[in-house]
Amino acid sequence: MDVKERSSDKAAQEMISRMAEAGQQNAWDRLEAQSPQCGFGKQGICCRLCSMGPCRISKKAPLGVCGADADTIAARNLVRMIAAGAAAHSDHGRDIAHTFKMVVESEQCDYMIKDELKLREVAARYGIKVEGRDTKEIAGDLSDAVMAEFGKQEGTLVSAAAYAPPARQKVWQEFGVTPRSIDREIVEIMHRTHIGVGSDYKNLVKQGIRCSLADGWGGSLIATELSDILFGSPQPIRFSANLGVLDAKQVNIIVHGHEPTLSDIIVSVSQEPELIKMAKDNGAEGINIAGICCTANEILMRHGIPVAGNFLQQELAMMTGVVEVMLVDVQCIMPALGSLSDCFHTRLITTSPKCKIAGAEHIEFHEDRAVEIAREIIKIGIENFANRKAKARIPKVTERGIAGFTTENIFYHLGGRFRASYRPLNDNIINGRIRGAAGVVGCNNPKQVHDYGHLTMIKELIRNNVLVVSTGCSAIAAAKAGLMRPDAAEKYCGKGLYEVCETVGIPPVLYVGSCVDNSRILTILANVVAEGGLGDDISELPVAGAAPEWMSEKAISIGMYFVASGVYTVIAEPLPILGAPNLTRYLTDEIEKDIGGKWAFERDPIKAAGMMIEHIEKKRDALGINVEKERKLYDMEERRVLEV
Ligand code: NFS
Repeated sequence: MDVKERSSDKAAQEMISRMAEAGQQNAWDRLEAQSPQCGFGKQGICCRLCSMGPCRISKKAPLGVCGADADTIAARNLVRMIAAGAAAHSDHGRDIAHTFKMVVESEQCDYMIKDELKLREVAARYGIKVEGRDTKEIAGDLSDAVMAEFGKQEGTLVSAAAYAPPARQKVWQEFGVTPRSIDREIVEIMHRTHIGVGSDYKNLVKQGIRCSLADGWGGSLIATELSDILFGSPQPIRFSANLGVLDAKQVNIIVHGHEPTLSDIIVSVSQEPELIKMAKDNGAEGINIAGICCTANEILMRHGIPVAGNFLQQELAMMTGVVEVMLVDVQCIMPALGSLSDCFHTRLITTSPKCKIAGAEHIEFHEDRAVEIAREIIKIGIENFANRKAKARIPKVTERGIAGFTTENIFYHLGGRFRASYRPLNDNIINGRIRGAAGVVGCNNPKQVHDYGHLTMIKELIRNNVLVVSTGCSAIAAAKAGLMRPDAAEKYCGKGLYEVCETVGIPPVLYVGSCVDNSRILTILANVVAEGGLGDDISELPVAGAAPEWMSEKAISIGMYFVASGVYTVIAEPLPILGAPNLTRYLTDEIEKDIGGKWAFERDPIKAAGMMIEHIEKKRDALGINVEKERKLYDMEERRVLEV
């Protein structure tokens, strides 16, 4: 085994070797054991939606028992993945909405409204009167309005209408995919894909689109906006990243999963003097909180809490032998942690009734007793400090950078102190210093060398003067590689982007948060459109999206809502549809006519970046802003004509 073929991250490489030495299995080993993986599954042409099956499509048997062909089967499977992804994001949004409601209704609770300005902004977007009203009143109305988005039976999502550019909403209306309510779009996918309902693959995809929009411009957006209101809107903040943030001398508590309700309170409670004293009395120097996956992003963006790693580092973190508690809530938590924790003193604690894991203990988290439960969990960590079995082995690898960029504060950074607007960003795109922007997001996948796809693609983009915004595990990859340090601009950027980054003092890769915060990318795009000069719709902007190491169903929902918002989106591992030729052609080509964006699949990150850059230049041409390029082509004859 060559560790370099597994990860490009030095800390990860060290821990992968350690796992091999100790005879411990990890995701890479299990992938090997699973290989070769099922070709029918990969191509999306296995149907097990009823008990006449399972059916698999081949030349010999081109139809399932019910008569469904490859396109129908693959489309059904795909949109069900979108439903699952949208459900995960949106249920996270719903939980935050419930916490918000609790804050509004109770006289005293462990959460509070931390960003009143944002509360007023969001409420105003929802059409709620804000002038002359007090915070609780406004919050009460907003809570009702947001709650209604999940289950309303009539009308359409207020959030989509309140945030998306008008031209984009028109595209959705004309194509018939305006999202109605969050839960309804998810449920309708389950209905439509039941045996004997729809078989037209395009009509199935259409519902997939509508559901993904209910995620991006609905559930995820609500999660982001309410989290900012409750936990505070992020501001640029320094961080350190990678397994080296774990500290052998301290009580290490890793928070892993997604929802900030738990992790945010853990962060604040861990600073209580009594608990710190208790840690010291137990022989530790202090309490060290670190994050993994999107929970890490939530507390890093708001509090600068160090991030221990991204998705593929969860097992590796436990392997250091210094994790007293690994505290998880929901999503992206490998069941493998259960048995791995048996080999160490680490207490793996699940907290959500939605997520119990074999081998873990369960301490249910209740928002109305948040501080009390957080204290209990931290005490478990402190008491566990003395029980370390294995010799501590923490890779001495960390990197620093700046996180905390949002739709709102980019205004200030790009505008400088005196011009708080998107104008300078748009101007720099128009004058060509910045060619365009790319969202590089998504997971890790052991099918690709860990982090390699993210880093190679991002470096290629910024070298070509494409500004990158990043979320999720991709952002963590970039953070660990030093791409979120302002001085990365000098090292990696093309001249134009470097000039802009240096003038404004930002890194070339902007950390905009967790995966639900991909909604920040949508609202950034909406702001760029609203600022003017780059067309009326997101589909006209010189931008592209990518998920170079995606693996989760959430990533498919995200990809689809970017495509359906007009963004060309390139992913590495193809969608599981290649066995369905018409569906593949539709999603990678014809869909653009219907909705303005399309999918592309490319495993080589340099080639994928090239495809994105080509798309960006095509959009620049269409906008007529590639003036410099045109000038180069002018011969003397034409120049004379111009001068006259
Ligand atoms: Ni996103 Fe966050 Fe990471 Fe992928 Fe999982 S943590 S919600 S799904 S693996 S980026």
